[in-house]
Amino acid sequence: MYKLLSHNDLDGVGCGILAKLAFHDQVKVRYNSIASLDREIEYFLDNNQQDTFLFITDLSPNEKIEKRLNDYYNATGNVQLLDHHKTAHHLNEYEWGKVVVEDENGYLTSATSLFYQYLITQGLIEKTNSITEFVELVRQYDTWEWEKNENHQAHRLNTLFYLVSIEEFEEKMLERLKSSEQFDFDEFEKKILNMEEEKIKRYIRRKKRELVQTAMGEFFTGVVYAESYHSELGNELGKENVHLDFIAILNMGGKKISFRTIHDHIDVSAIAGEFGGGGHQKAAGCSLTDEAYKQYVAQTFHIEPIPEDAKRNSYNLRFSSFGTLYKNLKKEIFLLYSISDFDWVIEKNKLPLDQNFTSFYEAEWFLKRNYQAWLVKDEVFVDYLMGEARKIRQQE
Ligand SMILES: [Mn+2]
Repeated sequence: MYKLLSHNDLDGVGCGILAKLAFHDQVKVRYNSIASLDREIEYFLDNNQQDTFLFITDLSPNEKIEKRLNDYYNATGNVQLLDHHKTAHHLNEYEWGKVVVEDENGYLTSATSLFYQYLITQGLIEKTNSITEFVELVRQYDTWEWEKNENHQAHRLNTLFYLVSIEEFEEKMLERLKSSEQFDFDEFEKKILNMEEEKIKRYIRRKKRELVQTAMGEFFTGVVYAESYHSELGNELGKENVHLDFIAILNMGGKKISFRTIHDHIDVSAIAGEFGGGGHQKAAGCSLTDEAYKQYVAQTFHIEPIPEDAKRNSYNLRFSSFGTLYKNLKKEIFLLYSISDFDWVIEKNKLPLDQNFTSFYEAEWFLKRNYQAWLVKDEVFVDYLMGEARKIRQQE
């Protein structure tokens, strides 16, 4: 017999689907949240007959359980853990642990792609086109590579995963992977996926207006409350606010925080680690501990959301030769303009700041981090320029 304990997200369930394709009714699969894994492993170790082979995928245990698993492995040889989370790297010390973040060809891995590779190497599964395609979609979604590759099929697979129950998803995929040459969605799925995608867009648009900005130690972060679509939301908010180091998404009901960054120089798994969580460099999470609550909820609750940059302007544009006008909640106004290509200046309430900047983006980044200013609409910009023109005429 086999037992698989895996994560309850698309990548984790991808492993469950592979296990069922390989072992049929000889495997029992259980999907877990990060928080419930240790309990499940303990239950397994306390109750099984030692002849069951245990797989753990896409998740990793705490130190105490790690020791118990090692004892079980020494007694039976029946454990294999496969993970791709950076924070689990130390488990490679064990014969039963295999944690790989990037494969030998430089591609980011997912638990599903690692497990597929494992099953093929062990001769436990037959490689087919449709399974290979499915595994690649899961990998691209989980590593966010789909976005760079514009592989919307991968994103849609995850959207479908959250539209139906895990059992239904498993059943649909198993049937499809056993019977089809190629992996695709059926007509009905395509229709509901279109509707769902519209709904996600509207949700994200609303959440953009709720984002608050704050300094956390050396970092500038955006804080937002949301129960769903964390990956899409973190990515969109990050791209719209490149001056923020990372986005913290609070799920109050679930008492959890997700951290997302679009920047290569930030490691959010380390930030989640401060509160006992973990994950990847660009996507991580932790429980909402008392300390996390203090920092992310209590200290940010009074902060007003920053209005979004005006999007439909014809005059107040970035790099405009008249300058670009910004405003903040304290009603301070900022004009950003250049003296030469490599010399950019910010005027605050018509007085230049001491700092000079070598590019537009450097100046805007400084302005948005330190003054929480947003790009104003054309009307405000035109009023401002008219005021300036009037002043000049009065002086003449
Ligand atoms: Mn994963």
